[in-house]
Amino acid sequence: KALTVAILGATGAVGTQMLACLAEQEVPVGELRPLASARSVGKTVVFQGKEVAIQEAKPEAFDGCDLVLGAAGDDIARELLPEAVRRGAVAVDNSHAFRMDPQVPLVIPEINADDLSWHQGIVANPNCATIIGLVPTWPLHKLAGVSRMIVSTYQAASGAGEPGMAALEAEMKALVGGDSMPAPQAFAAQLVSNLIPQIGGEQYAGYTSEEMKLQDEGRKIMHLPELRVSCTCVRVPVLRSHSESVTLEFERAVSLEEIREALDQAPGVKLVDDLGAADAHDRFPMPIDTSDQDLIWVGRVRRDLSNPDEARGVSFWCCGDQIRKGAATNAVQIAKLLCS
Ligand code: 2RA
Repeated sequence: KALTVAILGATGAVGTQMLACLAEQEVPVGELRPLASARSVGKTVVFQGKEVAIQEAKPEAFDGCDLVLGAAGDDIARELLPEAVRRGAVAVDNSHAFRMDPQVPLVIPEINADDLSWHQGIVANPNCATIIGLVPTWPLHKLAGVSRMIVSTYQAASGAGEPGMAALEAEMKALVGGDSMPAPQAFAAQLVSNLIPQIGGEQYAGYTSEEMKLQDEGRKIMHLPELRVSCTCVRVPVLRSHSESVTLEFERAVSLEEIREALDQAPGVKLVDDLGAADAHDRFPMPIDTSDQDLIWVGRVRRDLSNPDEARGVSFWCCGDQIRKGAATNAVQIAKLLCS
């Protein structure tokens, strides 16, 4: 059945990527409704080679919609997505608005697709750093039972949307000549030759809201209410791939061979782990290789030397595209499961 599909926030980085993912994943779209603020009305987006007019995002825009992909901020999602559901649509939302709502499944298809069975109209897409860290963690949890995680993230400018990417590109141009630096960039965007160890505001005990997401969302997605995570989230001068250094503690002892085998077989994972390889691209994951593709690349797999019981610990490095698997691809994978 051809679907009427709305994208709420169709002009942003994630909304634009969702258009491409709908086509790539062959979602049967009969009518596309790109929705954005009134100031975007009159503009168009290109979908399957055709220009489609942008409509204003308001409740009546959802009449007759089968599926809504939410790529807007928390407030707009909270205001409009329940309206879309009331009008008969199912919504997959990339904002944080509904992620921790007990009535709303929070889903990474490789981990907890079964949770889709209890949705009541809205399904939440997890935070990008959560998706990128948990896709490789889940197969290791199944192997040996994860009890705690220590994670440092190196998050791309794309996490701050188009403005974040534009600011980084402008600063890089200014550094290497070319366009003059536009008006002084907001502090958080002054990234070139700097790192910002803050994403989001302080939320709990010195942790930022971005850092608490990995524990809060990880507990919900993996059904591990006791999971403990210490996370440090850092904004780095990289365009669109997030990288993460992950250390896990297991309940059961497990060999490195079993760990590598589990990662190599895991859905959504590409194992790139050979420090002796001649070419750096074969040695370990790097953002330059993981951008604009959908797998989470994993490497630097090794024992956690800080764990007194080495057989129950592992450290690894992973990279993934923040706009794709970190947001749009995961959301469209969920939508495809809902509509199949
Ligand atoms: C970030 N995860 O990277 C947040 C929102 N996309 O800024």
